[in-house]
Amino acid sequence: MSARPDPEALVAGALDRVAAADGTEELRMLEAELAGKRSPLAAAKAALAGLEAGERRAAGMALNDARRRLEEAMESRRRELESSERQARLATERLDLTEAVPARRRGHLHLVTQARDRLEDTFIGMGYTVAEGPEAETDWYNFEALNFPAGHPARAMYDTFYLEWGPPESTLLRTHTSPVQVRVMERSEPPIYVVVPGRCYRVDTPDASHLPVFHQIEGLVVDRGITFGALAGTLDAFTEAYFGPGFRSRLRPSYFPFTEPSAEFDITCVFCKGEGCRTCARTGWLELGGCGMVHPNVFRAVGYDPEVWSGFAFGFGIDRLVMMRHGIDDIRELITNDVRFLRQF
Ligand code: 2NM
Repeated sequence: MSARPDPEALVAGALDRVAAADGTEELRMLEAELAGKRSPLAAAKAALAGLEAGERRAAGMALNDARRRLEEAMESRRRELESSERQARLATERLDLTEAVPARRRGHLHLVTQARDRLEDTFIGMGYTVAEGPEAETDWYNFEALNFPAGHPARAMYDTFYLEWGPPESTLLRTHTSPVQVRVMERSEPPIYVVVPGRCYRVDTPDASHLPVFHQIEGLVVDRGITFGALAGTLDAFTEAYFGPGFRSRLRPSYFPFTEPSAEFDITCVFCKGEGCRTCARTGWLELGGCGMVHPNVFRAVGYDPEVWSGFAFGFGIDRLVMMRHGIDDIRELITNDVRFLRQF
């Protein structure tokens, strides 16, 4: 006996289940169950054999129609599920690259750091190397080896921050970068062509032209037959390389314990290009730093024979240089960290 299969009844429930499938894996199992070899559809097809010829033809066509609708429904649901599963996979695999900062509005190096980098580059271009050293120093490196004996009045030129470390006044925050030059000479033989940039400390109440923490760059050359003329020429070459064509330097006599003779060095006024203005007191020159021929006592302190070697040294304030270049009239702007100021550079 074989009941006549009702394809509509078979398919109605199947279409609902296909529509409700919520994954391609579930759909694959449904396909086997609803349209595979052991499915009701397969059974209904087998049952056709028991029908009379006329009935079989009509029932067969109905069955084929039902199978086609079911297969179309499964195919279309599969496409939907594949698409949504792909979207979900892309979403979980997505890499958030927004940490890569956009080119606009990013931060930049501080003005003083930019100046320091450019100064280093300028001296490297002249054949110098760059050295650094500790900011906490001993009295020996900061003063004694530089020909400032204990009680020497020149020590009063530097109001020193002393650290509570060891005997009183034995350890300090360096007042200049010169102790690094002493360390360089101690550990190497001439010829020496080195610049030393870095932070320095002096007891000072902040005002428009002083900060207790400031930046210096100093240079040191030690070789055979180094003359004062070589010093003057070097500073002139540096001035032109850093400030540009037309900028010149000049020297005026001065005094430092670690150099003899010593000089202040001026450069063409950056504001009036040497014409004379209020800032340069109508001289056409601005003071940039100090320099001189290394004192024989400094060479003796590091074990160099002053009869064999000679050399020059120079130094100036990076903060001061930055103020001159950019027309900044208050050094405290450099540490206030007002972004409206910083963004201009
Ligand atoms: C200056 C001015 C004059 C200087 C001297 C030395 C050393 F180590 F060779 F003795 N270093 N730096 C020097 C000389 C620094 O800065 C205003």
